[in-house]
Amino acid sequence: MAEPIRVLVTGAAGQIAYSLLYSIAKGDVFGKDQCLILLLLDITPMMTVLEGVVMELQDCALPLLKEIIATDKEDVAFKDLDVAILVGSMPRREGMERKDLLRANVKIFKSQGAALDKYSKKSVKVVVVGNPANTNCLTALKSAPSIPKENFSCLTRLDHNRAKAQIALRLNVASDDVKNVIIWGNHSSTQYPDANHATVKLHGKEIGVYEAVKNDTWLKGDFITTVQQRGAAVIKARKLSSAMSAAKAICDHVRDIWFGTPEGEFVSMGVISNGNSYEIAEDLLYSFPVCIKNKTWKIVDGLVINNFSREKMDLTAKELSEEKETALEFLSAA
Ligand code: NAX
Repeated sequence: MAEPIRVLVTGAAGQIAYSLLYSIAKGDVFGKDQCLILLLLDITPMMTVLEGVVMELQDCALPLLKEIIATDKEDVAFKDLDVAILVGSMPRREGMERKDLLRANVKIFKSQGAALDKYSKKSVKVVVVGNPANTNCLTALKSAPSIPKENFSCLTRLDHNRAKAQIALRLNVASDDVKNVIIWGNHSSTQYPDANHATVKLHGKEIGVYEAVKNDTWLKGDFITTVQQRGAAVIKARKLSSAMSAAKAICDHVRDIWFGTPEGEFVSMGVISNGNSYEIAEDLLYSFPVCIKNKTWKIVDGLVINNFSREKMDLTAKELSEEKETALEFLSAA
């Protein structure tokens, strides 16, 4: 059995973590022969709740879980990490301005970025989930200058999975038969779910999704808005935000970083733009199609972008660049 890896989950007393921790601890993400030490960070008022989560994890009697360290201290939580899954963030309260939300989150992710820089392994893989995920990820990346930028990514896999599922439901196929959808841009309602390069296995043959669906109006209309608004629809129905599906998406995202993507397939994740792909400005933390090998992602280049897509990709880039400017102001002032 391999040496245990150290995996941090922040926001560990929250609802996503409640679904996520069991999957990680039982081997769904890093494999059935990889034991682990789970580090759980939350804020001080949540320590009693977190104790309950620890008790439940212990009661699962999981053979791979060697140790659980629950804490409200960053120097303890970030020590020698192999993987950091940053789920906790400041939620938007009623009446809160967007700017105030950004300010509060810059503070959190600046501090956690600095803790990564100071205490974690330089090889640590960092996945940001807490919203606004792209900009929080950029803040953490900027605050951890000794860790390669490529080690940071943010979660748009839930949107990716939602897009896949919508197409599968429409065509009455299994979700696994749908491949290579793309989420471009921000994990917000400006994101652009794109099926132009997606394929589906239909009657044993792999064909383009546009050809299979035979309804461009749906693919350019309701499909996009359904994926963009899915989070809000779940909240409206459940009175709580997505948690089970978010945890599943985090597992998919991190498993792909760890083990790579299958040949010929790509997935969506928010990563740093170097300015050379799809005319997206350098230094934006933008969701692209990527393939992963040896724990390293690479943007899938060379896909043909039509005018419809171009407009939508630029719109979400514009929103991200405004968020980035505001966050950087706070970052330099903080
Ligand atoms: P919860 O409110 O249930 O849990 C969040 C937890 O984070 C709380 O226990 C809170 O005390 C903790 N926390 C707050 N500040 C912290 C800090 N500085 N350090 C450590 N812990 C801290 O929210 P939950 O439903 O679990 O969602 C967590 C985050 O994921 C939210 O920001 C949410 O918006 C975001 N999401 C992002 C998604 C994505 O695709 N990127 C999808 C799902 C989800 O909406």
